[in-house]
Amino acid sequence: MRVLILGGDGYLGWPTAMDFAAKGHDVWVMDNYMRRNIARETCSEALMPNPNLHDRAEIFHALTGGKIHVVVGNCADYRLLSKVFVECQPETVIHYAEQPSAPYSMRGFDEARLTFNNNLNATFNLIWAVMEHAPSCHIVKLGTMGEYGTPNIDIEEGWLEVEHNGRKDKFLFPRQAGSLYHTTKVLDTDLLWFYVRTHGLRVTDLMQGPVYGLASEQSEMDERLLPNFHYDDIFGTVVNRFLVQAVASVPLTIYGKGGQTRGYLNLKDTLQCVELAMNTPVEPGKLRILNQFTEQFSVKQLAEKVQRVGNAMGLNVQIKNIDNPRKELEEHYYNAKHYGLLEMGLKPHYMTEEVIAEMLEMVARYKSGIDRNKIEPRVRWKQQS
Ligand code: USQ
Repeated sequence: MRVLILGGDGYLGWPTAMDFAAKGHDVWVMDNYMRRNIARETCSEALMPNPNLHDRAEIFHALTGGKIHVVVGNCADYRLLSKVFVECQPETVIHYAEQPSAPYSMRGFDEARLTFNNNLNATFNLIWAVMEHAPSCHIVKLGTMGEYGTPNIDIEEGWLEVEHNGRKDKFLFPRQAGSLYHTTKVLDTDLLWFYVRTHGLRVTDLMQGPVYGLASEQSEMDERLLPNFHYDDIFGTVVNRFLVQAVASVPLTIYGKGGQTRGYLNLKDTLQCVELAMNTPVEPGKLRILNQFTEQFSVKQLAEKVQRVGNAMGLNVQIKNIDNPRKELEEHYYNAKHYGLLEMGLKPHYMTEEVIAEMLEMVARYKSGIDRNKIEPRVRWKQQS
């Protein structure tokens, strides 16, 4: 398969590129280093150093013989994206090229504007590049479970059948996101759905929960191939943050009461899910939505798991409930369906005690690089009083 990965420098984009190249696909990556730049500007750099894309591709090539074509540039620039499409002629595009941080998107006007412009322009340009240069290309778009919010009913897989005044119809499941970042993903889905209906695009929207983990098969060969592992308040997702906090003896930062429940998945399962989606493209004129996670936990349950395993390893892991910087429900109903990817063959890597212990051991190797100033939340969801 000839595959173009937009956002190929990211936490998920880079491991995906290596995984696909190792499996013999013809892999192209494009990235404008937005996350690296924001990380530098906000003092939120990753725990391990990550060489740039050209260097990573060279290291990967030297170790495996696999080739990854690198384009450093912005896919919100339509001319450049068109050029890449003409050269690459992708059969599948994996779209990760979004500003992925909810806290960053809530920092102020400039950050909200950048998130909005980048995410919507990238998706809009991708749609047009496909229509103009590769109309049979399958778009695999990374959405987020956060699009649904935390409704007081079961979350279905993308769609909801509604009966109203004796008649029935099927609609996109209602979306009510809790950050501007998550809202851009709601808008992405609407854009894609519009072009699927009117222009016959083929799209898979992967509604992904928070991802955790450090290693993929390829990065085990050389630490310079590790994904960018963040533990800061801007780019760090909650499990990765708790792992680093446990190693650094910083009390685990539960925001508020800790009843916030989400669907989580191991980075290795993201790779499987994206590959499953790529290998079973949908027909033209179809939007397939899959909820991409393997297990549900509350933040409190996660903290207790990390504490239990960490203490058994001789760490001194404390837990602290801190004032919640976000506006979100801290106790709520949550039951999200996720059968599609399992039916397609996903073999989950669950968050067992062994998996947590392995991740803690890996983080512990980088303990001296942990900057404790990056841990406390710096962004508050401002509310009008
Ligand atoms: N949380 C804590 N303590 C922390 C950090 C987070 O209690 O130190 C809580 C948050 O308040 C939230 C939950 O943990 O209730 C998850 O937060 P997160 O930062 O791990 O995840 P989130 O901001 O929702 O975003 C992350 C990724 C985003 C992806 C999303 C999937 O950054 O790109 O789309 O996970 S989901 O959450 O399902 O929407």
